[in-house]
Amino acid sequence: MSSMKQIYDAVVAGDYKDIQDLVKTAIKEGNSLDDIINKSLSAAMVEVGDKFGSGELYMPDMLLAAKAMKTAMEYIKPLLKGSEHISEKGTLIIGTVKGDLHDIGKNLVITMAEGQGFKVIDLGIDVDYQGFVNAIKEYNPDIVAFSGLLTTTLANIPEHIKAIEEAGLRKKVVLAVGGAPVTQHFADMYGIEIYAPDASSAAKEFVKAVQK
Ligand code: B1M
Repeated sequence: MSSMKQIYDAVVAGDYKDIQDLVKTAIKEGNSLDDIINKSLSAAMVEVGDKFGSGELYMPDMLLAAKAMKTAMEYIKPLLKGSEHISEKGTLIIGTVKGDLHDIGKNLVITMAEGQGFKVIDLGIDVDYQGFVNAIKEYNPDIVAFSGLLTTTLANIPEHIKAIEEAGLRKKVVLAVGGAPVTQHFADMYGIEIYAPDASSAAKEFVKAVQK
């Protein structure tokens, strides 16, 4: 079995103990970091989600899968940073929206944005409305990004934007949004300048936004 398939299977099985060795093997075999992230790790998380949705996997299985992905990323992250020529491009604030505890996708966006030379302020998960406002005041960022994985908590994004507007900060920042249920249509509905379906395209859009 190929090492890429073994990584995929390890995530689905929540087997985090050997996953870094599998990643090392996949790299030695010539697989790119991008492919390992997208075709093995992230793709496996989609299968985990589908199996959770259909009742084949349970909450502890999702947690173990998340741990396996995170363990793999701990090994990959320093390699990604080393692969880019970095010059500081701007400041990004990012957080998972109020009510939402998912952070793997957000952390991947952070890794890619740092790889492109952004200073990133990570507000973490379940960030309340005031959390983004306070951080904008403190760090004066170029871009503010919302990550949202739950259909229910996406409904909080307009409230986040309203809080930023009411604090008089909306015109100072470019807003960005992403996460599995988010679409370009959603971003357009709320006047959010950047929608990105994945971490690599998010980092590219951030670069374009600060070059404008
Ligand atoms: Co949750 N969960 N989960 N979960 N979980 C989903 C999202 C779900 C689709 C699974 C399913 O039912 N099929 C479903 C949501 C359904 C919906 O609302 N449409 C779901 C549910 C229901 C829940 C709970 C409610 C379950 C329960 O309690 N009954 C609960 C909610 C808790 C809460 O948040 N309040 C819950 C809990 C959890 C765990 C804690 C167990 C765990 C999270 C662990 C963690 O993050 N530390 C978890 C996991 C792991 C998942 C799935 C399986 C995987 C998510 C993931 O990490 N994907 C997920 C299924 C799925 O998404 N298919 C699921 C890998 C990651 C790399 O991709 O996060 O999409 P993703 O990020 C991508 C892009 O979306 C994009 O770039 C990333 C990289 O390419 N992106 C951005 C993300 N943020 C961005 C920001 C940007 C740009 C791009 O800014 C510009």
